[in-house]
Amino acid sequence: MKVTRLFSTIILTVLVLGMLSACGDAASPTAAPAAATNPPATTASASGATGAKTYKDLTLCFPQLGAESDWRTANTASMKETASTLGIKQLVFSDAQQKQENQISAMRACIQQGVNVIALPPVVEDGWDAVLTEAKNANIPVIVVDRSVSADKSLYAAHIGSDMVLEGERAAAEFNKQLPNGGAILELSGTTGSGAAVGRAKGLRNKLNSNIKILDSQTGNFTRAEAVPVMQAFLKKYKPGTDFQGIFMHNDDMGIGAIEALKGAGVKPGDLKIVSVDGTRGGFQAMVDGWFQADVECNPLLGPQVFDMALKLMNGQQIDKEVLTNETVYYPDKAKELLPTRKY
Ligand code: GZL
Repeated sequence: MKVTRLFSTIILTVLVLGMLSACGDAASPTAAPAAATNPPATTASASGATGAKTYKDLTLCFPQLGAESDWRTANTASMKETASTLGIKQLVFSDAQQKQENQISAMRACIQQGVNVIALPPVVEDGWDAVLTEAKNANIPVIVVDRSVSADKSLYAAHIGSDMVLEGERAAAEFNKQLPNGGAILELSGTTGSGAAVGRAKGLRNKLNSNIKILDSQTGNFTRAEAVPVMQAFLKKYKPGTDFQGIFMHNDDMGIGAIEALKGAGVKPGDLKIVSVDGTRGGFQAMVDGWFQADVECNPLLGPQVFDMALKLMNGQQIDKEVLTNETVYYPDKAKELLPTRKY
């Protein structure tokens, strides 16, 4: 009898302890998934339809780096037009005039404001770790737009833009075709330290044939105005056609500025093999006029994709860490026909 009672006491004790530990688990921080504390999910909330944020809830900070080129103007327009079309709550826009310190100040103001997402088009690759850390600590995700940053990938949500190294490699392939017997080229590079200039320079050097020499390289800072004196200085040092047979322009705006200097030195369209990057209307016109032999596409119309990524981030959804735009190379034989269709 005792055994029975003892046995039943043990069984009862085990049952009671078992029930207590189960409750204890439910209360422990590792257990208690959200569903345990909220009312059972309805079909709608399971699909995320109720409670999900919409574009009307989105305040996006866009500290644009500047207005240095037709590409940048188109990139700004794409972001502003998309924000308006989607009817977002607020686009916090600023123009940093190509100064990193202005971009960082604008980001800090957005963090202070408590925006939902920051879309950062970094003027240069380095120097972003501190402000990206501040945004992360404020739980504000950052989408790096267009050019890349050297900061650790854990400091930002995603990057969307062009493969700048591939753009440089595509330019090299054009020179290899245009100068099959070799020669020498000049390079007008973009903003020093920018992901675009670094990548394009790297890509050119990756794939240029060994019988083509890069005679000299100077930055024109992606602007028409700054490219003119750079090209004029090159023309004082080197004889076109004799010392160099081609020029790599890191963007159409510098190419158009350089053409002014080339005309002033009596150079004619077609005298030199010129390859540019962007594919703007100005670049297409330069191909129609015979100055450019190829224009490597670099697409600025990133607005729709950036806002799609921003809304997903606001709703806690996963997004791809790296989104590279698909691009091509444009040539003079199609330039006249395509020029009227160009969106930038
Ligand atoms: C490239 C972009 C560059 C363009 C230039 O993605 O950052 O900056 O090639 C622009 O035209 O100024």
